[in-house]
Amino acid sequence: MIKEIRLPDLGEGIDSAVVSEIPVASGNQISKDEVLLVLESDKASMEIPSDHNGKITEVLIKEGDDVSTNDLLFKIETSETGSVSKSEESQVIREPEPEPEPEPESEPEPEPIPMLKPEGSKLGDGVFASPGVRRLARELEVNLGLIRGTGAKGRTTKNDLHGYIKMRMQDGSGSRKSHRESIDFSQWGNVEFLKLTKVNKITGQRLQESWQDIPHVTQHNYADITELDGYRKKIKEEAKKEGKKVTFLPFLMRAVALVLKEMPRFNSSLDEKEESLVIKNYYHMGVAVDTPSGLMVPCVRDVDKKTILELSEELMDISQRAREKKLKPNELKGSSFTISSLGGIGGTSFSPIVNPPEVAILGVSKSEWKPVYNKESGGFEPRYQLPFSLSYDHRVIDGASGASFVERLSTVLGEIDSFKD
Ligand code: CAO
Repeated sequence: MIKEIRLPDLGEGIDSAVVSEIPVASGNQISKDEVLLVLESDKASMEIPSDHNGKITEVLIKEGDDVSTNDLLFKIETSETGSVSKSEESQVIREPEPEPEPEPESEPEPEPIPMLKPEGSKLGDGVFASPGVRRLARELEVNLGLIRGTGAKGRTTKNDLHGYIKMRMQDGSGSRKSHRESIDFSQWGNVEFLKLTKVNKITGQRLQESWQDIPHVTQHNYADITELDGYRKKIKEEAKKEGKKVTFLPFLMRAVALVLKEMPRFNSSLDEKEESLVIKNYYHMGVAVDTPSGLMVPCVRDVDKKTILELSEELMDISQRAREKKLKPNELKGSSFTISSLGGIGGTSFSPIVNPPEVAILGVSKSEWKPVYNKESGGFEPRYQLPFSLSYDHRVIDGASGASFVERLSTVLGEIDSFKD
């Protein structure tokens, strides 16, 4: 049966609130207590958990919407019987917590617990925290997505937040905020303000942290893909008849997976204490997708086990859903290596930033036809060259290995046998 979830009286004199996060989408299977919605009023932020197990059939609100008491929020298909009474609806809403009072002296000493999320976690993936903790995190400019929650069902508690801040202060990375002075640019001419999206902010913070924490080295190379280009064109024409698109990216993913198997250090993560490497025997690839809300990195799993056509279909699907904000949180987790391709746009090379907790990332630029000297014939011939750049964590990978990786990748991309399914 279909149940309607409406907004009950929020109490505390709050008439309406703004939708700040919708962590679920239509079609998602949800369980009792899973957060459906985060609202923000001028007084507090509130999480709205589900009171039912079921499947979301309709999301009737969007981020930024102003919602008032009794507004219809979601429709849920559930096998649970009974109708949603007014009182049941009211239980859907948790009472807003009072404003946090961030006075460290009055707070109990936080417990010494591991603060960081485990390997594979990414920012923004379904943080479960009370409104008070969310508010405090916002005030302190801490991204809750980075913290491992130790409360019930992984909830991030105030102690977790304090412990995380303490840890960042101890390791010297406490204040990430750039202390820019406020400048009135309009004194020199006309200006406009463009609000950063949530994705922009999360990505920005994550990139800054990666850039500051990881000693990056970038190694550039190119691959002669003349034969691969011919082979891809054939597959592309066949796939086109079925309405499918085959770009270079699936070939790159396949080639990278092959080289990662040969050089497992590139498919690893440093453990929390930075004492050992976690080598992953799976090949899940993050793919940077440019979306209207900003950069997103969905993950394609088991790249080594999929055909070029399967990879193409999956890429089309996830990049489209990333652009429509329809990815599930799980689809943004678990990658062991990332590829960022700007080959469809242009540029000759760039330095991609490692996507932690991974240790390496491949940046791909636009291929070009170039005259290449053929020693045997003694003449120049046109060859199609694909430029690429590998950035890596120099704590884990040394320069010689980096050079070997890009050389091997270049060779694999030049041999079309690796791509025949
Ligand atoms: N050389 C030459 N042509 C290339 C190429 C390359 N390296 N890479 C892609 N192309 C071609 C494709 O083959 C396609 O042409 P055809 O239709 O003739 O096949 C065209 O360029 C457009 O490709 P595309 O960009 O739509 O598809 P893709 O599979 O290469 O990439 C995706 C998909 C989702 C990765 C891409 O659309 C995207 O969002 N890229 C931006 C990623 C990004 O922003 N990275 C920066 C991160 S750091 O800020």
